[in-house]
Amino acid sequence: MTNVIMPNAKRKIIHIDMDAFYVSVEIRDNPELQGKPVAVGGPGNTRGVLSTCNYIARKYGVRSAMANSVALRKCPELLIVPGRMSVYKETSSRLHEIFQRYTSKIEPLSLDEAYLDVTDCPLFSGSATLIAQDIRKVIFDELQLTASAGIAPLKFLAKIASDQHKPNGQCVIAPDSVMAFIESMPLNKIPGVGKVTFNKLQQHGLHTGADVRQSSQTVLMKTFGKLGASLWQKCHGIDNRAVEVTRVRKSVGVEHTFSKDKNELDELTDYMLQSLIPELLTRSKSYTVERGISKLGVKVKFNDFHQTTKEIQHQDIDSASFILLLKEALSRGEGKPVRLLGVHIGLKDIEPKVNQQYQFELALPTN
Ligand code: TTP
Ligand code: MG
Repeated sequence: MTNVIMPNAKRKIIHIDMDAFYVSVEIRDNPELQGKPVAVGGPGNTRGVLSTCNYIARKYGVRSAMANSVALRKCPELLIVPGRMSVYKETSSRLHEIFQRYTSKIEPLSLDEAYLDVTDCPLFSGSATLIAQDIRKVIFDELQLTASAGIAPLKFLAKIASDQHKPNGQCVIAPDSVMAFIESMPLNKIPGVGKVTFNKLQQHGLHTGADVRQSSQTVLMKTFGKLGASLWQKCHGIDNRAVEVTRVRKSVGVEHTFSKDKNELDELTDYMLQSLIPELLTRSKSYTVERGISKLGVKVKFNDFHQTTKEIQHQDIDSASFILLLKEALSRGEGKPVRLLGVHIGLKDIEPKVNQQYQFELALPTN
């Protein structure tokens, strides 16, 4: 095994992921479902695919995103219940409140998943293992739901670890066992390595972390581009990403509620051009320079509180496009007076950084 001085070895990151989240909420709220194979149908059941299913159903081969018809063929007694997004959102904010008791360094990844950096948490004499155990216990006591946890000094390892002992389990990868874990880790465990990629890697003789560690960085990058670079880094224990407390901003907007409702198009257009757009330009400048604009949007709330938003794909803040959007949004109100008017832009996604400079010592293999 190559001797590596691992950066960030002292960081303690916990990745929490709820077990069979949506469906566990449904079973909790309807005890008749307990002990049976249950799935939650897709949004409004329109697409006819499952959002998720419980572990009993998984034994039959039922999975998330599977067509209802296929799932029922695999498990004819499967109960498919409709989803209740508002309850999942509410449960998710209660989860977040629980996390806050341990650290403020929380990065939510989805409704049921988050990274917590507990490096500075004084509870349980700083034992991340005990902190994770306590978080899971509190979640169960307060929400009657089970969670799994992964504990590691690196984000990607914490995420992999939380899946190791699912459901209702946890897995610790201590700093001194990181390299052994990586060496024996099948590459499809790494987030972002799907079936197709894994097949391609295997065709080149790359099955585990050890295989990547024995390959040269140059050859990996030549063969697999960015993915090769990222795999090489991860398999050498390099994942310098911090737990990002603030979420990446997706849009910038400005809106105004009128003291007196307006219903003249000219009045509304003037207000938008003279007040809202200039304010939007000022507020969004720092973001648009760095990220670029992906879309423009106009929001209108009518005096009966009915609200509508109209958006188009567009790369710059352009008055003519906003005027068009305003007209279209207003036409949906069929002449109702307007209570609130807003304009916003969507920001382009942040590009992953390449050639990032890492500021730590690393004893690299010499092949
Ligand atoms: P996951 O955490 O991926 O899955 P899960 O919580 O149901 O099961 P587990 O973590 O124990 O493997 O996703 C969280 C929720 O997101 C899931 O309960 C439902 C929703 N979801 C979908 O709506 N569609 C999907 O394809 C997936 C994967 C998840
Ligand atoms: Mg989950």
